[in-house]
Amino acid sequence: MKIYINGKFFDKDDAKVSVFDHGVLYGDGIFEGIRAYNGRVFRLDDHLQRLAESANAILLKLPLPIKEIEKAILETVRLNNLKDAYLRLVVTRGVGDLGLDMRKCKAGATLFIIADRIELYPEEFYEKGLTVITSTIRQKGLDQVTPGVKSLNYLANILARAEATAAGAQEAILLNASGHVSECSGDNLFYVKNGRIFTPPTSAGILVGVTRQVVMELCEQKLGNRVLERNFPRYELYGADEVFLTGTGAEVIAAVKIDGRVIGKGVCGPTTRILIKHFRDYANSSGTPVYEAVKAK
Ligand code: PXG
Repeated sequence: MKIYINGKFFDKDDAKVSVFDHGVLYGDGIFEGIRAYNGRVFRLDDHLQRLAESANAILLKLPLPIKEIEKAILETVRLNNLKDAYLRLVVTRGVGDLGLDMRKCKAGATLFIIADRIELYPEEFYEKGLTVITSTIRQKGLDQVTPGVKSLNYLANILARAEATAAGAQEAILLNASGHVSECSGDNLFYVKNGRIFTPPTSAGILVGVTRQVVMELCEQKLGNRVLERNFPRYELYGADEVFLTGTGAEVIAAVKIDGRVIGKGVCGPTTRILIKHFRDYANSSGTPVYEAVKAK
């Protein structure tokens, strides 16, 4: 495995960042989780735009122009000879001293890119659906660093996921300070009721998922069913016909049990099923080519 760090490639065992990097010392940085299907990077422009917005929000100057970062991503996939991949792009504040002052990180941001194979939920979970719980951990408030910034501070999400694991579930829902559903530890959430599809709005405090956006487009274009963004309490999920989650890792997947309540018929429902199909078709037939790009030059 070859890992990109600041313009150079390293073997896995040699791919290291400094203990003085503020990404390590303070979680001061941002990241993206991106997938490649069939030799093409899925919705790369969306991920790069979110990266640029996250960087701007935390006053972080990206070490390269976006176009150069895009080239580095494609080069990393190529060097690792991958067609289907999970890409982790991380930008930290860089090496500084032990203080909080970002001005001391004089060398500038650290950018690294890992291209790995993807660990997926087993296919049976796409048939049977996931078990989900509501976490005791609250979503960060909008008056804090917004959940819309994909920052290196994932402790709340990690602890919420640990609660799910301890309860024998696969995912955990985070409620926001007002008690509305925001999202899951690593996925956005939708529900279907009487033919309508709902998802929390950005003002509920969510990471605006790339997969969420794609699913909203597919609902409108393929199902003729525009998703309604509105706030709702978790009790609406218990009475839903279907609940499904979206994320780069999970793609589209049903949640069939929430806090011990069976959702709908307790299996992946018809709307979720058709969305999984449309999503897979689209993911396998779109994206930024990794290999053709070289030939074209
Ligand atoms: N909400 C949160 C909190 C996330 O971390 C999503 C929603 C979905 O966003 P995208 O853009 O992927 O549709 C995410 C991203 C993992 C893993 O290993 C998953 C995410 C992030 C990091 C790791 O499952 N999901």
